[in-house]
Amino acid sequence: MVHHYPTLDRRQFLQTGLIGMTGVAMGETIELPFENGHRLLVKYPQKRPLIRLTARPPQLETPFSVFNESLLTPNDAFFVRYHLGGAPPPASVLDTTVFRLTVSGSVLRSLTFSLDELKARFETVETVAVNQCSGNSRGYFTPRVPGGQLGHGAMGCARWTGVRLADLLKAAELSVGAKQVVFDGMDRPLLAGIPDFVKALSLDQALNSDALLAWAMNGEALPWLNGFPLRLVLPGHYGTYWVKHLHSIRVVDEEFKGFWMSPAYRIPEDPCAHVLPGTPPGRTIPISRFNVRSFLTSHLEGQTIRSGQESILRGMAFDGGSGIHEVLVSTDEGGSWRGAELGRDFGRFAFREWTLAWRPKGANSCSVRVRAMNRLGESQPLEPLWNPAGYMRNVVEKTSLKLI
Ligand SMILES: Nc1nc2c(c(=O)[nH]1)N[C@H]1C(S)=C(S)[C@@H](COP(=O)(O)O)O[C@H]1N2
Ligand SMILES: [Mo]
Repeated sequence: MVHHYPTLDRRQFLQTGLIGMTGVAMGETIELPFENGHRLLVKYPQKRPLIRLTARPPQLETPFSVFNESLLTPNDAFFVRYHLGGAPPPASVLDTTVFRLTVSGSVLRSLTFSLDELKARFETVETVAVNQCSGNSRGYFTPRVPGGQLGHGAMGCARWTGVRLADLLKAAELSVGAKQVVFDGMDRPLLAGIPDFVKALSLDQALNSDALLAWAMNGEALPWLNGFPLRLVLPGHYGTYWVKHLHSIRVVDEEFKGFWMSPAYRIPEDPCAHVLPGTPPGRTIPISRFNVRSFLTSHLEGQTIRSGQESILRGMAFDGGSGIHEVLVSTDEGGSWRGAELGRDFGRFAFREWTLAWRPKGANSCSVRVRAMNRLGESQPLEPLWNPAGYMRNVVEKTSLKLI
């Protein structure tokens, strides 16, 4: 059976070399609503102009208005996060005719697959799942914390196509001493001394049938900047585990202690992953699943709406994989809450749409607050929680509107 696999076309390939690494500024800017929130909109190959946080490596966030376009975030608007100066790997390194994925280490059988072999050997599965950076919304932290000052655009929801990681690991057969599974992509540090971006999962996480090795996103090959040709997809878990340009899976007998597992990407060992503002965490654990979040997308901060006329409020909510149970909306500063109607269910890892008809009254201004609850009964705090890395913001967000 021949599997056709679309690679970057010639024009896109040239772009990755010429403008790919830095993108082309469109002359447009955007103001994120916190100090130093001034950003350029920059065009990269296969992307529409996105909000650029850093140029080297590219870190791009999705303009918030995109989340009101569709529940599935379009590939050309999906956010981009890299850590290493040498990222992303140039398209020449990602040639699918030479690409191989290896499974090695504490296994009875080491395996090597081309992309076509991977597709032919294992069952193809699809999941709609949110990918969100641990530091999404970090720019809103007070007191401010170091790290990328992101608005709410380091998240997105897509339909991912691939094979189950568990199926590969079963084919390789784990040795009795196997403890963790370690993932490496083809991006490399530029400077000696900077640790390569390598992530580890526990056996429970890796053997969970939700975890995929995906080659497609929303029905198309992964964009270059989102991990072409293959990435890990770990639904319900923060993006840090979703290793892009994945080429090596290694099973190890010890807890993997690489820099990007420890000290990076750790949270206070506390049910809400927080400490008192300004204080260091005591014990820490690796970050894992998303907490509950919800957003208003139909109306942007500062937008004008008509008093006395019905408006449809709309937005989305998501959590770490139990699914959204309820979305409540307050238009009176949190005094009372009304249940919104939930939209089509794309699965427990997806954005869940909500809508609510509302007839605003009075003049001047008003605000909309959204609060979701998941099927485990977990919700969102009314006051922001703080941690020194600026991870996992999930306070009930408030959008202020002008009434006329
Ligand atoms: N190879 C590689 N994969 C990576 C990273 C990276 O720096 N290199 N960053 C991770 C982080 S922290 C996030 S949030 C997600 C972002 O996925 P995206 O760029 O496709 O949106 O990629 C993850 N996978
Ligand atoms: Mo991230």
